[in-house]
Amino acid sequence: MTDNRPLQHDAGTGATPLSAAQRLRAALHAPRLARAMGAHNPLSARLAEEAGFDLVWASGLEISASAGVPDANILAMGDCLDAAADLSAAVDIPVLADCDSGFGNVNNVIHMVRSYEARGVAGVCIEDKQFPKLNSFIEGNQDLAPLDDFAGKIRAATETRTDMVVVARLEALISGQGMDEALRRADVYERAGADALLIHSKRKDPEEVFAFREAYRGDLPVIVVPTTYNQVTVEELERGGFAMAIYANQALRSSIRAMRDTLTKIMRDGTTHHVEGELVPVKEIFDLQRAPRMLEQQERYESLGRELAEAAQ
Ligand code: SPV
Ligand code: MG
Repeated sequence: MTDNRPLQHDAGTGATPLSAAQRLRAALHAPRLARAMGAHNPLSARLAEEAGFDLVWASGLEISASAGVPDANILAMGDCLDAAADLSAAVDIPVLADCDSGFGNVNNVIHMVRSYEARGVAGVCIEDKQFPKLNSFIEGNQDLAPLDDFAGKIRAATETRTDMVVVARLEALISGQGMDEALRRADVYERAGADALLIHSKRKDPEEVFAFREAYRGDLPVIVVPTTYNQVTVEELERGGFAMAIYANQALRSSIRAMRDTLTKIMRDGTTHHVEGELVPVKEIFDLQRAPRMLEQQERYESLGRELAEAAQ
């Protein structure tokens, strides 16, 4: 596999490398639509990077699903933090962490922002629902947090961070509160200091997110999550004025199907021979683990060690 990681610094000019947060900010303000892929572990984050995505979304749905629990704040902040930090350590593209509703009140948000920033996560996204939150696609309590509570969380986050992007996620359309409430909240979150807005929708067509984008008169970049309105294209979103699309869970969903198919066939056939052609070779696992790089570094330092020892004789 080619190592197509972006250059970390300009060797010619000695320019200071941009931080992950600065690169995420640049992606949000670039003329073209930025594309994020949901991931739940370093391996899936590397696949997103390899495929050319601009950033990784540390998805609460994927992380909780891979832990075998519902997406309902069953996992603690520390679990989500460990997962997001592991993703950040594994890839060079920035990681935007799904931080649900901020894991509690403003004090939890302050602790969250400090912790995520210290672990190298480029950005956090918090949504204006109550704690514990419930995944937006599950029927149940999708009630919004009071506006003043959430505006306070956004201000707490932006005054706490030193180099991290803070995204305010609007759940007004999910909760049935409607467009006027989404727009009213967008304005308040912008004044609270948010760096970007995420407008979420569970409609099968993208009309309401386009209507939001059209009606929103503020200056913040707007992010969408086209899970249910999946016919929408990058070109349409870009033309509609969106800054970023998050493909939040497609990689996990495809892997569940692939694993299920393979396991069923192995049970059915009594041999793995028939599925072998559908599987990646083991060597691809080694490459994704960066095993060749490990062996190179081992060789380099063992030989340097020998040279140093010989020079001392
Ligand atoms: C996630 O990926 O966890 C998200 C997006 O928050 S959604 O599942 O659509 O709420
Ligand atoms: Mg989530």
